[in-house]
Amino acid sequence: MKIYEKSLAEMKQIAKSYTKQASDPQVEKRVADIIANVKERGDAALKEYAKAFDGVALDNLRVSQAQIDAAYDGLSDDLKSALELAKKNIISYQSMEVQNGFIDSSKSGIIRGQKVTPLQRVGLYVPGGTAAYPSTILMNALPAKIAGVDEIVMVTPPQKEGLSPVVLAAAKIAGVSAIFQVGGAQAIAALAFGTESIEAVNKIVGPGNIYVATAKKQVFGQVAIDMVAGPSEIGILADDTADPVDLAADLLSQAEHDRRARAMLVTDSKDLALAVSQEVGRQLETLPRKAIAQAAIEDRGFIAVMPSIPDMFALMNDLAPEHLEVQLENPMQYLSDIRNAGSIFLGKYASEPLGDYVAGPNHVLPTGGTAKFSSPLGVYDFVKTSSFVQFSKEALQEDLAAITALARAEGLEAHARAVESRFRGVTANENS
Ligand code: HSO
Ligand code: ZN
Repeated sequence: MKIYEKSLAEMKQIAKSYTKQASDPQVEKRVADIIANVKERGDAALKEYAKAFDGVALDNLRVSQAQIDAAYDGLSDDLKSALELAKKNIISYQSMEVQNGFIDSSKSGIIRGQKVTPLQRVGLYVPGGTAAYPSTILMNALPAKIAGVDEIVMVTPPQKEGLSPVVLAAAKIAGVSAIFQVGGAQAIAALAFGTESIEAVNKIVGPGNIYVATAKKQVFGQVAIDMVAGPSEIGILADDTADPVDLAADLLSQAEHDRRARAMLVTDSKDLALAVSQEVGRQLETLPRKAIAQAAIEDRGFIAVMPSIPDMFALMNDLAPEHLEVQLENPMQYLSDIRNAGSIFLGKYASEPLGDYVAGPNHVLPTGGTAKFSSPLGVYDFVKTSSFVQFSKEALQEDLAAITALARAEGLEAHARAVESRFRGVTANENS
């Protein structure tokens, strides 16, 4: 693994050397055509795409309850209880994210408040093949459930060998309402605009390939979308009290996701840097996904040796990693020094995969530096708020002069008159 010993300024420059994926005009065009076709021809278009892209002829787009139940019943007890444990911890943690709105009646004659309402229908995209992670189904569906969403509609590409039973079982455990075999941009179009068998949703969440991501961007506005997730990232802050074997293992845990994943270690110890670099090489050899992890480590991984702990934090805050491990002595004391990170793992035993599966916080997190302005997926992503006010006649009368002055200054006479209508026969001046 590359080791740099540079100043903070130089290191920030080096770290920037990876650029966001540019959008591809050809993909944009194909996706736009697919969306237009689904919008116009509904289920017929979906079935044609299933045949053309996935090689599957479908009578029914919807997966039967019997098939879902059979998948659930066939799940091994170990996997079932692992998913149930994850579910329990996700619910206990993410229930604390619930917002309740507020009501204020501290001023006489005035009630002002905010009401929180769940979205009615949410669509969840689940990729096909080996990228279909059951843990991700829980992470996307459970916060929606906790928020009180009425219906969670899952879409996933049809598979020649049949849908993955683990995916179906996870969907049942997560409380998904219906599952449809439709993938790609056509699935996003169906969720956004609705077809004969798929009712349109209010928001679409879940990871997908470039076609899915592009389609989500194109339907945004018609529906809400979650963030478009980039490759996984892990940043580790460590001093010489950390164990290089653990650190190497944690770096590789994210490197194995994707050739474009990012694994970064920032330390003040040259000895630790050398030990981790060596250890990464050693551990790579026996990984089943060695080719992927090695490409990620070689192309985009690095170790930065910094002169001080404050410089370590300054660099890491600039990187704004999706996952941040703090493997320093007394890690909790540094919480307030962390400005930008999607999810923070404190201390030796908070290994990143703990958060991927069972700790409870969401594993759908901001990537590519977007942790500077975005948060983990949460219950708050599945609700919206409305404000409300009620005024007594006296309270309105007190504000009458200000309202009419502002309205007339904006040239909006009807605004002024609407409020004055409540005081017919009395002028604002007499009452101010
Ligand atoms: N670390 C990934 C999530 C994941 N890991 C799913 C395993 N399964 C992105 O946060
Ligand atoms: Zn992971």
